[in-house]
Amino acid sequence: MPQVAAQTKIWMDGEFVDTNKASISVFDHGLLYGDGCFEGIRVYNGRILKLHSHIVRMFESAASLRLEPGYTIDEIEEAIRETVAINDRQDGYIRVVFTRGKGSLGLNPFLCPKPSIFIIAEKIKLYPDEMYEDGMSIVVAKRPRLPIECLDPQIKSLNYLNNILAKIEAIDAGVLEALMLNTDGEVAECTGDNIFIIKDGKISTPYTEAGILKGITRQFVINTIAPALGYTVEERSISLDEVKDADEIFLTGTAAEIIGVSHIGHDAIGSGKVGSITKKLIQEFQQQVSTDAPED
Ligand code: PXG
Repeated sequence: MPQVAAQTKIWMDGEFVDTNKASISVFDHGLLYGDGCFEGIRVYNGRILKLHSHIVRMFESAASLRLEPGYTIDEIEEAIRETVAINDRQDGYIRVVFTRGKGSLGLNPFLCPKPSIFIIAEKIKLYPDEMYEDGMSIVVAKRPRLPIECLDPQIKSLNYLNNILAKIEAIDAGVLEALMLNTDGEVAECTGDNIFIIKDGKISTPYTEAGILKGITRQFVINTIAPALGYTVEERSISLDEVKDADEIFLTGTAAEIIGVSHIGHDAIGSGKVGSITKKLIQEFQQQVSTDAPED
């Protein structure tokens, strides 16, 4: 992650402040308990990809937490546009965060009178360029994804420890991403990306019942990118054996975009390189976002 420039302007509770002045109280429940939610959004050529979908999801996360941001969807979208404009961020990554706000040292969220809302328009680079060319290696995490009944993965909450501990498993194994199964042993998703497999020319991805975040990039691939190339995507239960036996695998996420997987552990996937359909999907995605990224 590049150092955030001191002159970067952060939108905080309705005002722009310099990075070094943008701070949150030690009594904020976002920090004390991970009580809050967030979105990561990309800007391509000055257009904010799927801005509305991200903010609708953000408000759904907030509603699940019974967190009332005090702004409308339109107001947050406008604040994001202003943050992108003031920072002249034609291409980059936006982080929007709603925290529960300052409170006491007890869990009760309703004793926090006002949420803290902030927007950062910066850059992100998750993986080196070579990985997009050659494919990335991932491992299967030993730790399962939290079951839906414990924490609904549709809530993009500030508590990412389930994923971070799996990410540490990946890093300990010498790779950058881990595939997580659910507690029934079905394939769910990676720590910060959704997964797709291709077998005999057919594209599939875990259904939401597997306990995944319904990624906006995942939806964009299902609804727009794959159909543009004549493919339909099946959402279904997927086993680990199917993943290992796939001809191609790719991951999707706002930060990761679309990236091919070359190996799972020591096993090569297909040819051990980025597959041909995956390459076409990446090309189609790059073309669509760079020419006219849809903001809906
Ligand atoms: N699953 C999970 C668990 C995620 O956190 C995705 C899928 C992809 O969703 P979108 O809507 O972005 O297509 C995410 C999003 C990181 C990082 O550093 C990843 C996310 C968010 C913030 C940082 O890898 N993931």
